[in-house]
Amino acid sequence: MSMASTDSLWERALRVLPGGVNSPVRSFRAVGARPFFVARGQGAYLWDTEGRRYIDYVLSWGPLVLGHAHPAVVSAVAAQLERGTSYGAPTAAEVELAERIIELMPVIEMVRFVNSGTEATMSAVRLARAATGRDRILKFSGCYHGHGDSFLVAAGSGVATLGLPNSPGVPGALAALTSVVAFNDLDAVEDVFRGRGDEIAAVIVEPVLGNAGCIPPQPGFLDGLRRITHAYGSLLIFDEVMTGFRVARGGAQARYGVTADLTTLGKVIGGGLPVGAFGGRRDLMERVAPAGPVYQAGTLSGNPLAMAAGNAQLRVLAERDPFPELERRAQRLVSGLLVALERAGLPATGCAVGSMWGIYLRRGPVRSFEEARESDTEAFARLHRGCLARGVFFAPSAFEAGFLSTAHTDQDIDGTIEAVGKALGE
Ligand code: KE4
Repeated sequence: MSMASTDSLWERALRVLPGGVNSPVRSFRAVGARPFFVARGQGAYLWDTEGRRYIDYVLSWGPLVLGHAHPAVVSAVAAQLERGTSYGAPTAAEVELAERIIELMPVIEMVRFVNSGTEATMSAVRLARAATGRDRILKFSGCYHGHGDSFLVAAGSGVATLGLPNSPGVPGALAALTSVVAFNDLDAVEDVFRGRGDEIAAVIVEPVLGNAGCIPPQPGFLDGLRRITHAYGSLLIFDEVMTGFRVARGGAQARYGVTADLTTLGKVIGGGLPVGAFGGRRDLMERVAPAGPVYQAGTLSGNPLAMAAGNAQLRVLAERDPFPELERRAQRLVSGLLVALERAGLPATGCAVGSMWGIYLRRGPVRSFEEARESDTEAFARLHRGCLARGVFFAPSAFEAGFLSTAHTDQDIDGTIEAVGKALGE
């Protein structure tokens, strides 16, 4: 375990990795800090290479619903490792994980594994374009569907955090095929469809907007998307890479009772190893090669180690549904944080949806990315640094959701609320 100092590691990282990281959100730029380097994780905690312990609410940006190094995951991956890491031929584990996902999220009739959420959404959109013969897609500002070209338009997560308007390198001709409206604005969706509904292959949406903090759908919003897409012969894609096995065991579709035509998954289904997936209606999925003509492939798709981790994590979730308890804990955390912020005279609002939660430093309500952006990101950055110094690790961005795992105890939550109170006292 490397115990090199943060300074020397950071200096070396900046020389060989763009921005010193392999994913922009990890750079802590948005909170005016420098990242720590992790030595190990266990349960709800991370330790950095200088021995400091953090209560972790990032949890690898969502995958670790059971916390770090859960024994079931560790033993499953270790056992597989002895048998080899990748074969390039089918294994029982990928069939088992597909069956388990379908059992827990029956809106999915057939699934294809890939290596990231980005690959999942890219493939789902290619399939929707093939199935409808249309090229346009509609997304929502603040939603982040990975870094595929068609999605880097008014995206959330790191794109919003770093204040990047979009991304250079995305062909204008392609970006022009992506229509964008504000989350929760059904009238705006209706307007776009009235104008060019017959061009739209699909609407893609995060059913709970997690890449701008944590913004639930307003009543009727998801039903409205289902009604409008049906009416115009477009497909509805729920990007549940974050909400799947996070907002309820059956995902947002179980929680809100709205069925999408295609669903993308990632994060939790890989147990911390690289896994993404797209799936849904059988008649659509049977168009995917080699069953059908829509090409999609991947050297390490469904790889044995990742399948072992994903199966182990989902097996634990299938045994006992932890989400009602996780939601109660997340509610308690958010309420405690709001009380501390109120006491410090900072206007704030927030919510918890299953084991996802978010706080905004502004008066509520926050129903869209535009309203989220009105929050005080400067104050958030100061608060984030103060909490980090007290051993609490929140997502280093005002536009990211927080998470909770089954490993977080009431003491951890009380300790977190106390640390926030002290940081605010400064
Ligand atoms: P990946 O390609 O990063 O595995 O998944 C992309 C993606 C797709 N859809 C949703 C709803 C997502 O939240 C994500 C990835 N989320 C971000 C954080 N909010 C990943 C963190 C990062 O970029 O490092």
